[in-house]
Amino acid sequence: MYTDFQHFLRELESAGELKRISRPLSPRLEITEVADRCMKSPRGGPALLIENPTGHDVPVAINTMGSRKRMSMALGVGDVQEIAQELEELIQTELPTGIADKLRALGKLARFAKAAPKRVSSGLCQQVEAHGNDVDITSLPHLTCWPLDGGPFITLPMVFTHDPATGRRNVGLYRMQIYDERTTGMHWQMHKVGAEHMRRAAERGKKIEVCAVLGGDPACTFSAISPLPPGIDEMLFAGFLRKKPVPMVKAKTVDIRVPADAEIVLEGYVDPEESRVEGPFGDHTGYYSPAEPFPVFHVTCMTTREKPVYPATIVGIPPMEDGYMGKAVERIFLPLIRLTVPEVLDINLPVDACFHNMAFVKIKKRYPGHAFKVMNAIWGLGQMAFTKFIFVFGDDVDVQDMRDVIFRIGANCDPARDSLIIKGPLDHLDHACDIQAFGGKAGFDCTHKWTSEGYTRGWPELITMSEDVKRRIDSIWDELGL
Ligand SMILES: [Mn+2]
Repeated sequence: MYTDFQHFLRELESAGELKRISRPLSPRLEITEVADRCMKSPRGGPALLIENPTGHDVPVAINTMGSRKRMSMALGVGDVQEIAQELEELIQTELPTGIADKLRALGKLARFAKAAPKRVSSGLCQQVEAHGNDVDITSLPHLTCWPLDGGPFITLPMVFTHDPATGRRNVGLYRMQIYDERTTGMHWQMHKVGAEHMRRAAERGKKIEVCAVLGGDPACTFSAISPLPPGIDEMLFAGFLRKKPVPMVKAKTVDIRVPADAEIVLEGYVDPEESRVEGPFGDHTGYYSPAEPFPVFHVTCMTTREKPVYPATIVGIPPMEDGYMGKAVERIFLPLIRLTVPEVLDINLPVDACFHNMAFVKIKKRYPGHAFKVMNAIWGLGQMAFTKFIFVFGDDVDVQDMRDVIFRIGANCDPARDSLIIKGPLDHLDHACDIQAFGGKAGFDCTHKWTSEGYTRGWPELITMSEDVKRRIDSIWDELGL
């Protein structure tokens, strides 16, 4: 548990996980090139504290979650798998029947109740205030990440909005292009909750209030990217992760509470009637997403702590820092997938397929066509709906082992018989489909086929050595001098 982002940075530094760079580096492309080389190094490279970004006096922290170890440290555990285990146990404590029951039970669980955010009256994030024409967000070291980018972007903001109908809070991570001293883009895509909140404000003829927050306990940032079941508050989940409620303070000019000890808070509004060309942006797909109209965020107030640090990341051709964040999501949310699809034993969303492009799924096959049932279930499951290729394997396959995966796809799959090609919603950023956010998805059944599935030739046995011979050779192995 960290009181604030700088506390996390100090812990990274004492663990030898953070490197300070005092030599000036430009936020225009140079920080990206340095950070990208770190992120592409075999173990993810160190977190970087760029102390002197040229033209700015606010340091930039980047790659802070860019390794399995630092991602785990960010969530206050030795390894992210511990959180998955805890969630699995919490879910197993009650045995509700329907899906709705299960989600409600999840909300009721004691640890979640104790995790509710706490209201406080002051916080570090409001030590310095600027209002109206005194606001200048260009004083911050926003990164221009790639050469063809439309401008500098905020890459790690937590965007807070409230549902105009229910008042319910949402926190999402949507990139924000800097247009000028007081205006940014707001890249909430059509499937995202922030965009839904804006639509509901539009129905009422209203603007929507927004806070964009940088910093705070990294558990908050992680919660903002987490595919939580609908209705679960990101700040409640952050409280669950950090085992302590998130202290939240009321923003100065809008009716939104924000993490009290964040580094930087931008307060303002989005007018649903207004849009502006946003992008291009070198995206997590490894390609530039093209310029297109998006809503505009008007910043009416900026509050910061006295000496803030600016948290940033970059995305691009994998592997990147977001790969480690995505892997943590994969581990932590497997128990939630298993709530609705319990036959799923394991899942691997490969970093190189940018997560939503491919899924390797291991199941305990129980009935004819079971693999197809699992594909359809996954395509009906929140953001998993965007998975373009699903490969389903039996329980004798290690889906984390790419050699095993490729061996089984090649050996066990008859593409004509074992494939399922469907249409449906795709990721907004997918450039392969003809129509934006709508196109094809394919599933492949790579399990052993049964007679009851129409396979009558008798599935062959996998080659394995007998156990007694393995033991005998084990016992004489050293003598063989191999
Ligand atoms: Mn949400």
